[in-house]
Amino acid sequence: MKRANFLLIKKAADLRHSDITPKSVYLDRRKFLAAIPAAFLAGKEMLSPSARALAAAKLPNLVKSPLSTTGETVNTYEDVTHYNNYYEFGTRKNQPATLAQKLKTSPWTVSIEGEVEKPLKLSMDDIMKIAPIEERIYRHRCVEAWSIVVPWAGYSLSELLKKVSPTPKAKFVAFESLYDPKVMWTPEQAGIPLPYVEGLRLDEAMHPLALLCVGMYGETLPPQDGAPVRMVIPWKYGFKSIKSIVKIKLVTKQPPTTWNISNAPEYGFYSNVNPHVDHPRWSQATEQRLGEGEKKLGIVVPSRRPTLMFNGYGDQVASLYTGMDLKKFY
Ligand SMILES: Nc1nc2c(c(=O)[nH]1)N[C@H]1C(S)=C(S)[C@@H](COP(=O)(O)O)O[C@H]1N2
Ligand SMILES: [Mo]
Repeated sequence: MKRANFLLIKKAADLRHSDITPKSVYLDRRKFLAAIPAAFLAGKEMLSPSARALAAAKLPNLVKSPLSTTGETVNTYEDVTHYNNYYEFGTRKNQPATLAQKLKTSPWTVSIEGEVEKPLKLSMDDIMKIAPIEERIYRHRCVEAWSIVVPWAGYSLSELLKKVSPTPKAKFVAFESLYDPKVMWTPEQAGIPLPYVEGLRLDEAMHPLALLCVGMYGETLPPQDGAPVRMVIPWKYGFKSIKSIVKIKLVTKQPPTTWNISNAPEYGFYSNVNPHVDHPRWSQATEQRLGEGEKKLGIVVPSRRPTLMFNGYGDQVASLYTGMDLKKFY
């Protein structure tokens, strides 16, 4: 039984965006971790109710969205907040839950600029007022072949883009995350260039499913999930869903994206969920839905489910890619 468990852990560890960790970085990381006081390592669940309320505020006037994926079991808050990818705050899934608590999310400004008639610099208060905040339950599928179902909160990015009036020259949208070297890892420690950058074609960004996300589970976002504002693009692999956004720039040419810069053969610009196009190091045909498995002799043996084309959002988004070879534009 121990042996089976070990094998499962080993297998999961193989499916990582990046496996290249120089020895010096590893040693440096251990030093870094040793400096964290034990009390700080406690998760949100261990905070008093009042401390928890400070960490995440309830979102008033949430409206249900017709764009929600229904009929699937929503993952637990614990799963969604303790199994994260946020390389600025660690390269292991459990690190962002503790290390990202240092992220200062207020005051916060998002600049919307570039090929627009009315550039804007918005506070979080401004962002909360652009459109009604909807609860949208989406499937979220990481390129590492695990998935979750999350009740996000936000509104279509198109609502924000309409406010700035993109010029006819705008063809792509470039996003940039905060980079604060005082609280975040260095690019050497993270193994990727920072700040984290992402991009979408303008028509993808204008698709109603592309969510500008300000919350989850009826509350504001916790830092490890990309507070105070992030993207959620449910038909694409998770890495397109950039966290803690400070800049949105409308541009004429396809912008650089973090995982493509760091490993172009493995990560393209489009990154649509596609069970027929395997990652060079593993299959994309199936996925592990976190929390799903069969209990055998006291341990939960993870089970796999088939991955759906466009993560199950094909009816809505397939027309964006008519005539494109999705093996070439991976
Ligand atoms: N700034 C930033 N955004 C990021 C990442 C990151 O490391 N930094 N990781 C991406 C990856 S690989 C995934 S799978 C999702 C994970 O989102 P979640 O932790 O909320 O599930 O965030 C994406 N956004
Ligand atoms: Mo990911």
